[in-house]
Amino acid sequence: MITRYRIGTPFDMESVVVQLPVHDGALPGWETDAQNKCLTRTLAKSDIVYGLGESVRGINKRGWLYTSNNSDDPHHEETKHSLYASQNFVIVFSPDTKIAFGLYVDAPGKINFDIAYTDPDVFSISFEDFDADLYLVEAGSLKEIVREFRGLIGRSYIPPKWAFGLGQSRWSYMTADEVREVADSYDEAGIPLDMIYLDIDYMERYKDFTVNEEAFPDFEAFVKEMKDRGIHLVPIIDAGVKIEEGYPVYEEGIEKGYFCKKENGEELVAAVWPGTAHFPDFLNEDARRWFGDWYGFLTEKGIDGFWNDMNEPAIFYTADHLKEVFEGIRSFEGKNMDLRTFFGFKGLVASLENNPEDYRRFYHDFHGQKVRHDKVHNLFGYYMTRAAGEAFTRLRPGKRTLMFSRSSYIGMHRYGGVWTGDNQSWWSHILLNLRQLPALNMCGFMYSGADLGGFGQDCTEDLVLRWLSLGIFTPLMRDHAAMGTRRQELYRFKNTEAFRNIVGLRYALIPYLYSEFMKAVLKNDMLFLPLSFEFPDDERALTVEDQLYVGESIMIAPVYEQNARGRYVYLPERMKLLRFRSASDFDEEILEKGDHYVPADLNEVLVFLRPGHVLPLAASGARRVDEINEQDLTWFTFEGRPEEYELYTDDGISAIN
Ligand code: MIG
Repeated sequence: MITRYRIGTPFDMESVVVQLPVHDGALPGWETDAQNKCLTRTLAKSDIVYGLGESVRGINKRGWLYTSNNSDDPHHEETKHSLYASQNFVIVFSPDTKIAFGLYVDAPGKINFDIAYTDPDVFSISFEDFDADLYLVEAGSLKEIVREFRGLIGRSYIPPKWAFGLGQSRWSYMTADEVREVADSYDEAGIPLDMIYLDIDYMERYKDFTVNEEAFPDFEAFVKEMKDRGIHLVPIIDAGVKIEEGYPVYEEGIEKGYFCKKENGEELVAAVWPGTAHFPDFLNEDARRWFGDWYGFLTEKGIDGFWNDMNEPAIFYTADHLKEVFEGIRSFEGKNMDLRTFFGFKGLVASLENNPEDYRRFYHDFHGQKVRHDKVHNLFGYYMTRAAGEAFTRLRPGKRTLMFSRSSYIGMHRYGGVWTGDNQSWWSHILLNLRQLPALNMCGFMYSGADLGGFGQDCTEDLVLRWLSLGIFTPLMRDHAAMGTRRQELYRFKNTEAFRNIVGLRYALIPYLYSEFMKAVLKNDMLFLPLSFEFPDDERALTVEDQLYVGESIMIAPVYEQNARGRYVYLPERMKLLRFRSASDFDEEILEKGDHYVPADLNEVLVFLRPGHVLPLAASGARRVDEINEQDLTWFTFEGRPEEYELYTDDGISAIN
């Protein structure tokens, strides 16, 4: 059961698809304090809080302050409060009483979820603007709460099936030849691959919907050449439109008045990759349609997938703030700077990037109302991706288009997936990746994944292998790394065989993963579940933060520590351990419920099969998703029968209504 409550006069974010009547009165179970703009409730010592999608820390969010304030911050340390997304859905579960409820806070401005941070026994939610729709979700189980909530927000985005293949990315492959070399090297190494990503350098001076003709001559023919060998090229699209005379996207946007404007009616000038740029007003329906249609520039050339970046939106600086900073700097000239003034001076330039003041300098036309950006800040990435998603139904009718975004808000899950942004080649980020997955699923984000191997910093071969032992289970499986970091393409490492085998295992798992993904999307279920969602009565299971159920049949427990030769695993039930060295080389063992130390060498992946369940595996050897033979499956069983498994199949590219 879902009941809608309201505080103040919220906008309609179009994040939900079911219009419920607003219930009079205050949200039950919470104290509403309008003066301090907050909602408060006490937590019992054993209460667990789940949710908040893409955020830092654990599966149990208790003990930290999470701020919904979409931020371009590549330092995903545990002491951060905000990442790129705001997904304001939480579930509070009391193991003592077995009562749980979900709460969705639908408000696009800054919100603090103080989950037993200030006071270890208090959960408080405070707002900058006390206007929100609050949806209280009550049901008999954790899984049922998620199902109900997902019904409220609408069906999750469905990618083409080929998007379950491996994608290779780097900032940036600079030329068509470099892209060819990546494809050739994968083929030579015998490592399957379905996508190569194009980062900002495919464009002409970072201008959206242009192609650098020198580096990528006859782009259309190149897209076809790659597609003929089974590789999809996936270009990036940035939120900022370069200011340049003669550039049609810029000129049309100005002419039609589709860019975000300041109080005085002039377009905001913000700098991002191309230098100074304007932000399309994605919140305005006409502007959204116009920008969406521009994706046609690339779909006409055969492109069938995109990633949307910098849509928090990230701002290097605004022209107005830059001017203030220069003035500020000049005021220090010739002065004897002491401790305080020196840091003030030094901070001036640092304050340029993603400055909160800048988010107050421009406005949107949202449902016909002029709204200051900071009031709706967390919607920007959602509405950019919505522009694309809505356009694809016109540009590629009846077909699925790959789409995922960096910034997001609930509602965007209907138009695209997410990748979790600029992580680092850190062992701790394998764990962060794992912990974000179920929370993303709770919030509707099903097609998701992290930059495998880490975006920033230098990776190591063992880190990438271990990360893949998680990554082969994520719907979005992409290796991506930043400019200047150690090369991270899988064929570059010494133990090619291990990489061939682990990616081969992924491809063999696709019939299962795709089935489980599709069934979860169509039934509003999660693909990744914390152990507690399956075993809420098992005290031990409640605290497990480094294992997940993946679909109905299996549990995974990746190794995430360097030089480990295995790890401790908690089994909440008797299970069959499958230790895979490749799809065709494995050993198996039945393990009793309880704690086990399970050895796992670098080239081994641990999969735990549930009793009464089965796991289908395709024959190895497919180089592309299209080559997987779904007729020829090997069934791993543990007291389960293949006939009882619902294998979902479809053509993988037709849109599903
Ligand atoms: O400020 O396009 O998160 O994946 O490689 C960096 C360059 C801009 C940030 C994205 C990252 C991408 C990078 N972009």
